[in-house]
Amino acid sequence: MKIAESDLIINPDGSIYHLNLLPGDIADTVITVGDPDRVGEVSKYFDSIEFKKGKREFITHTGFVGNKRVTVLSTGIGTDNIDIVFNELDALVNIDFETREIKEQLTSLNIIRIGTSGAIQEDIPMGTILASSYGLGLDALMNYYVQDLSGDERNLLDAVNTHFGHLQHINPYLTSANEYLLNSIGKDMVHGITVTAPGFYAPQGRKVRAKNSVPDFVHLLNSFNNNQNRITNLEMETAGIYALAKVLGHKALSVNAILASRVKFEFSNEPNKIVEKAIKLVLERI
Ligand code: R1P
Repeated sequence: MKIAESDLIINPDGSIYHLNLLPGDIADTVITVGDPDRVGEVSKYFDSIEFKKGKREFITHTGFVGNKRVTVLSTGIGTDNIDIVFNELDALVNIDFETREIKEQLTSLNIIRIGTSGAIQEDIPMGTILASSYGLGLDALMNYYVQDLSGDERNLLDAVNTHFGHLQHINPYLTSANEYLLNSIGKDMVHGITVTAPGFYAPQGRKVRAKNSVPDFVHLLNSFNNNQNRITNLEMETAGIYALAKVLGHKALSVNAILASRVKFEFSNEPNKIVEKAIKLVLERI
């Protein structure tokens, strides 16, 4: 089936609409970061850089770590951007841009997020590098895609909905990490459920000047516990990454540099060092 020109927009030079990349530009291992400035912080450890491209907040460097070809790409903030990045990454490997048909042989990418995040458990200090065992999305992205849940995911999501009580109308969605990546790249890291919020302030329980509609939001989240599965941290992309990766047949892991303790009301005075620690750990293990 031919995909319409309005549904998958290809630029005159043959590149995909937002990412500005050609098929062949991306490696099978893709590191995503939120901050465009973090792309260079990752690629400075590459043994060689093949090219640098970019458009809007989507900056891409592809190069080699030893013999392994690796792409690092910035997504900007939020799951609305994840929708763009994941559909376009998938199109670059799984759609023939000449015929606009889905390829017969599909490629499964390994996608690793290196992002920043705030912890919501007392025993997870700033400086921790945390691998998300699940992404729990409180944003609306997955209202628009069909997602098949495993038995484990269904049971955990049911437990979350029971815990959320009257807030069930948020319609949370939940997806597990790729098990292989969690046990290889994420080995020895703290594991936990990462909540992906549709904003930074009230949607993550922060109180500044506007009145929050959900009192004690952080407590609602950190008091959840189902068979040792607890919610450990808050950020803005992981759940979308996990859900869309699974829907499209890719493998994903989210690695979080914990810069803040939301329960101790602290923010690190050396955030760059913590992010650097996460970058080095991931690059050693990919
Ligand atoms: C908010 O400040 C941003 O930081 C976190 C959140 O997920 C959100 O994107 O991650 P990054 O540092 O990877 O952008």
